[in-house]
Amino acid sequence: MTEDEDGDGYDLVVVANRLPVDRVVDDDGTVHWQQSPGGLVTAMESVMTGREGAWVGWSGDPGEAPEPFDDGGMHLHAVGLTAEEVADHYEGFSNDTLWPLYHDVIVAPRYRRSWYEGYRRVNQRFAQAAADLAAPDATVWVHDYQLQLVPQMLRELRPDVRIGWFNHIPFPSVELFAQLPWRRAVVQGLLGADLLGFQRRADAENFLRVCRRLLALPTRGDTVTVPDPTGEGTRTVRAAAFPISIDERSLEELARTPAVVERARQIRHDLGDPERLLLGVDRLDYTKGIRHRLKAYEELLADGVLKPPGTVLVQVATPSRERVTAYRLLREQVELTVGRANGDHGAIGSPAIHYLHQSFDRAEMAALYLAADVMLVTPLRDGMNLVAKEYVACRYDEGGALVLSEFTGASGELDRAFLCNPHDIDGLKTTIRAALDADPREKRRRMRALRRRVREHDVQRWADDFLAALVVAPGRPA
Ligand code: GDG
Repeated sequence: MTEDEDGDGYDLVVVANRLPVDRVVDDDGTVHWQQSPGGLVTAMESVMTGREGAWVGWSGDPGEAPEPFDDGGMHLHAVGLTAEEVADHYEGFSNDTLWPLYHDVIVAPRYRRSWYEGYRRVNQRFAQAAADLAAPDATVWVHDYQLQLVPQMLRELRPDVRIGWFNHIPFPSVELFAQLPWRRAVVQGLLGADLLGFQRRADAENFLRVCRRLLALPTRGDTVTVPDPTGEGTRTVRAAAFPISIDERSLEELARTPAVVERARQIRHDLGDPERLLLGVDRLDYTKGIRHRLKAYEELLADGVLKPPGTVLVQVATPSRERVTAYRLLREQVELTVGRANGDHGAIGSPAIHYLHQSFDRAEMAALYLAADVMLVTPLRDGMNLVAKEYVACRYDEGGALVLSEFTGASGELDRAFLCNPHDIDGLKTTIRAALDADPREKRRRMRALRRRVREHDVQRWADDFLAALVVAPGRPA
């Protein structure tokens, strides 16, 4: 069911920064929309089955929003952002203030008053769109750090709806969060929700501590008591962990297709059939620990422990946020390191590191995962990290080994990976060697345990758990 058949609005409204579709312009100039890859969209499709569902989001391009349209069983409502709003709300406040602050200040967050003003204005626009679309007593699920003011703004417009919010990235400690000049407004924005979902318990606990310490609100277990603005009565908001996952079954199915299996073989062949292939796949983001990984790898090459062409590293670094200075700087540093490593340790026809600053389709990603003997996932801080789970899902052969940073949300679940502290370069080198040299039976045992976890906790279960908890969230006492 897609349309608002009875004309009184949608039962479930998802509010996210981006719509679940990308705009594609064909050669003849016609425009169509194509579903964006990703587990969130798949999970939402199935939770929307049998409901009247709508999705509010930005189309990804500045300028006027396209007319609302229906796609994939959902009503899609685009919010238009001007170029200035994209610069202030998205590139500025979301990606240059909140992103570094919430990732433990890996780079210095920039606090600009005009950015916050843009963030507030855009949040208000999203809240208004959700308020206009939601049926009486509907459920509204708001996503991520770009929309933290929406829950309270929406509650003011529509006190009848149930509001959930999920944070895809970490939530920082109170000591770091306290830097934010708009800290009270952000917390109050979030407290408009009935349920606040985080990747890890530690993130939910950080949030509860922020409520106690910065707003002097009482907390009990995983709930916080919020006074009504009218001064009459209170509401209860729950903050809990709901670790996100992937669409494990469909990815494994893809990895098993003969075309992907053949492509994995071809990739190894094109690399000169190395004995050992290591892989990194990340958005080119300073949180992902790409520099630390390359440093460790370069030292292993310099130490003579690893040698091309017998051992090669493929690093996919998907272009990301290229208008933000910190990302441009990171790209330069990464490319300098790759160039130096190849200059020092490569030979004609056999570079030490194959670096790809490109995006690939899902089938190519699955083939890369299937081809790699060791997957390197070394973020300095990461809400969850889906790449680690995707690698595991593709290894239906129970082969491969996962090196995983302790600072990812995923490490809480995938504790049979080869865990590492990416800041400790010697330790990282030792862990990479351990993963390369481990006994095949031991690797298989570990991979089997990892696969069990991802299979039993897929993205569908995540969405179902969150929505079930939202229905019973305490909210306002009767
Ligand atoms: C945020 C949080 C949290 C990457 N390159 C290509 C490509 N990808 C896909 C991967 C994966 C996704 O992008 C990246 O997800 P991650 O979880 O690794 O990281 P973020 O983008 O930072 O996501 C994170 C996540 O939200 C979900 O809550 O886990 O902690 O930071 O799915 O496969 N996909 C394709 N081509 C590429 O070149 N097709």
